[in-house]
Amino acid sequence: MPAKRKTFGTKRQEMAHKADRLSKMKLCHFTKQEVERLLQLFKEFTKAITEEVKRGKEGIHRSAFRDILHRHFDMTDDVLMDKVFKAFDADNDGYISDEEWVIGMSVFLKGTLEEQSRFCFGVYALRGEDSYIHREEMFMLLKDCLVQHQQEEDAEEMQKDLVEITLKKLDMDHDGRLSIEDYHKAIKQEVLMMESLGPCLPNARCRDSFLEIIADDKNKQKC
Ligand SMILES: [Ca+2]
Ligand SMILES: [Ca+2]
Repeated sequence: MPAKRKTFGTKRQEMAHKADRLSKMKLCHFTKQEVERLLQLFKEFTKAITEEVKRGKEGIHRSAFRDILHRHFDMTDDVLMDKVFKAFDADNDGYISDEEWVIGMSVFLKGTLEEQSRFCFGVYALRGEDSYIHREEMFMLLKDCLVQHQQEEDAEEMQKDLVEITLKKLDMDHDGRLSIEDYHKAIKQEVLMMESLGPCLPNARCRDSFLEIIADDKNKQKC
């Protein structure tokens, strides 16, 4: 079937061109081969969404992305996973496009300290009405971090204490709220504070095994 083979060949070429273009973007820390593998995965994750594709809305929707985070990155908190989804969905259209997928994964898996702290701050600040994270928002973010089987009164006191301790460590200009500048400064001093408001980056084990999936040699084997 030469016609079919030609279409397949053209699609491979298009993917290779796209991978080449994306791998040269400033925020992209992947090789061209790694981007190609990410684009292949993107195709696998989105192939079931035929209706959206017809409407020109090809992308990974919220629940499919939750499955990916759950399966590959051991994430279980729905609220946090939705926030990570929104951080990937840069144009806020409800779908993660192939470009958003590659750039998001680049920051998520291989980002510099500054890129990852910007990403985490973005995840935490998403519900905020301004560009600050206030005490009340911190309280909500930290609520689920504490063990749930405490007496309710004790738990609330502990949450309040935890907010004050965390705020003290992060609020570098002492104005009682967190700005992105506070956050960057605090992370530079103590990198362990990066995910102090909830886990939103992959742990080392999940990161390494996902990088293994998209590694160049695996790609060659598959071809
Ligand atoms: Ca999008
Ligand atoms: Ca501040």
